[in-house]
Amino acid sequence: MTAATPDADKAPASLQSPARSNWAVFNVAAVLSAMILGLAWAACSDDDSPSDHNDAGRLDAASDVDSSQRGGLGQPCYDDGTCDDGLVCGEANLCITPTDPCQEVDCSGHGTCSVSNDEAVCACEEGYRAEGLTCIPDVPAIGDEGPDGRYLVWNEEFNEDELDMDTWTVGKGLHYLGREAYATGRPENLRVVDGHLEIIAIHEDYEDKHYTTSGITTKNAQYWQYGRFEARMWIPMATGCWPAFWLMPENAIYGPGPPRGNNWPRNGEIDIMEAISQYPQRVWGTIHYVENDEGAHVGGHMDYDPGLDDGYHIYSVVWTESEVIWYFDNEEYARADAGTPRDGILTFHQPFYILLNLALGQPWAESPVASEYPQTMLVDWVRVWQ
Ligand SMILES: [Ca+2]
Repeated sequence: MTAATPDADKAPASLQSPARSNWAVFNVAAVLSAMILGLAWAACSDDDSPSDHNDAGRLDAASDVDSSQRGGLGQPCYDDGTCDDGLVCGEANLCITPTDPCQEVDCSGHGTCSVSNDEAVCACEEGYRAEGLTCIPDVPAIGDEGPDGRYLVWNEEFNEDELDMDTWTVGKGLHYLGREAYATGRPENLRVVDGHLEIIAIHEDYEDKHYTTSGITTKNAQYWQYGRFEARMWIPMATGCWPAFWLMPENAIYGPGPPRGNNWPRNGEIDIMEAISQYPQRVWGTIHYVENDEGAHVGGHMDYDPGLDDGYHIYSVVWTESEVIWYFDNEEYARADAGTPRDGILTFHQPFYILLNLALGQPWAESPVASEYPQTMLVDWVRVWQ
């Protein structure tokens, strides 16, 4: 990153070098003449005071430049640091043509440069903040207070070069990534690039499937009971896509039970965001549980007219002892009871971990169409506030 402050380095080369070499030649001449004058003065003067020697022998050549040779293009600046009209004093104390302050300022590719009071200023895009003439990810620190009065307890910004494997487990071959795709942790399917996670679904034969994809979870590493859970994601909606951001119980404290003698959905599931390609404008939020010995669910959805794949959006829930509330870009669109026992248990009163994945095809999405792949799901960050 190059600062836009006008300086000699930015003066056109055709002006810069000759000006410097002429000045150097002039310097030598000035120094020599000053020394000769000084010697002559010392030889002729009766006054031998040290101060007079200092004045006469001074090698500060700049002070000896005639003002008629200052202030012009390529000439030394005036003593007060100014130059003739239309010129500015550069860092080498030479007068140069002022440059556009925004020249060479790209705001890290995440903002636009404008000039304010003759200085470059970066206006950064959403999710970034200006630091000098760069735009850096707008990352909260643990303990920071969030917009709804909760405090940040955990975040993943995907700003490192690689996925943090102490936190994330890669969901290899897991059934929940759709029946038509095999999930791998290969960099073709899962990587961290430029501050975000990429989950890439590819049309290729792999194991017993015709597509590959990926998904990650914080199981065994990070889990929470209650809070605001949010992720900034750009999801694909090509035929067959079924992206999801969801929570599952870390310990399944209620153990197996009806309707199928296993932990699910007896111990609950909180779907913060699900979308399927048949409804490219629709985001769903759902909780799953058991009621009357049957699997049951409740939640809601909303439609976003341009379509969910038009860019980044923030998907969140606020989960408390009494309810789960869903948000799309911080707009509430559904809420569900989480504080009333169902079949005698409080399903959502236990810690849950995070899952992020791009499932494909059946059983909920339509089958993928090969010509539409690869497809990429981007996750800029995931944050938990309590
Ligand atoms: Ca990020």
